[in-house]
Amino acid sequence: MEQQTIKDVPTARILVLGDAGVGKSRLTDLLAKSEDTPTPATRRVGDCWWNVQVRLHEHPRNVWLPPTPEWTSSSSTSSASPSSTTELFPRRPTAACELVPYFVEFYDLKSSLRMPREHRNRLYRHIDGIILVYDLLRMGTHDNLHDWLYQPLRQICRHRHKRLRPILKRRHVPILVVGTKLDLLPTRRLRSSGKIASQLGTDEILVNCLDAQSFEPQKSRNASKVQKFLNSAIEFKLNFPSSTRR
Ligand SMILES: Nc1nc2c(ncn2[C@@H]2O[C@H](COP(=O)(O)OP(=O)(O)O)[C@@H](O)[C@H]2O)c(=O)[nH]1
Ligand SMILES: [Mg+2]
Repeated sequence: MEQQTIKDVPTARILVLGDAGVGKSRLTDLLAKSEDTPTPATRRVGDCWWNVQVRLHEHPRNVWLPPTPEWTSSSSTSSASPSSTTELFPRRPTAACELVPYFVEFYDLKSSLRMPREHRNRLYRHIDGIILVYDLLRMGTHDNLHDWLYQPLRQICRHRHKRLRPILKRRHVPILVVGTKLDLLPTRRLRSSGKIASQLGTDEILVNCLDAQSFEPQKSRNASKVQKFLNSAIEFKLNFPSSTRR
């Protein structure tokens, strides 16, 4: 693989949306925590309007290797070869997977601030994935997610898909729905009808944001859903690049 410097590492941007108090900041903290960014100081990026936290993510990319000859020699123990030295050319190139590093920035709005719309829209154009957060104990926060989603989706469709209206049936920007405060839920209701995740055809995860191990692979399937979401966000970035670099 080519030598990469830190300046060459591209950045994918994830918008974290939801009502005040649902757990966005706690969740962002958990998602951005990694071996390379173990403490808040190592993952926080300054921005006056947003709490921005960053981590590294390795995106698996298939690369096609050209056909290369394989040699078998008569001195080898294989007696199946009809000739003494045989050159074998595979008919098709072979696939290999390489891991490409990306920075992933999570943007979580500082709830005390009222940001001018133009300023917000400027960020939305560069967003590659959206996390919708609600509180499992307050289902009103779930219903409000439609409102949270509307403007960002509109801007993303307009600037990345070049369409004027959100088109949810087509390949929209990757979305992950997160229900928080699982630890406080007395019984686990697994209703999926009428929920925004099933309407959007996206994954939903339920988490306890106070548990630092909520995204440990051995503890739940949450970690693999987050990995899948981040990979989709990077593919969205590659397929629908934003027109200007930010
Ligand atoms: N018990 C519990 N408390 C949580 C959870 N997520 C967030 N909280 C608490 O809810 C409050 C609001 O969380 P915060 O992340 O600041 O919400 P934000 O306004 O959406 O950023 C804080 O006191 C958190 O400690 C959770 O999963 N379980
Ligand atoms: Mg917050």
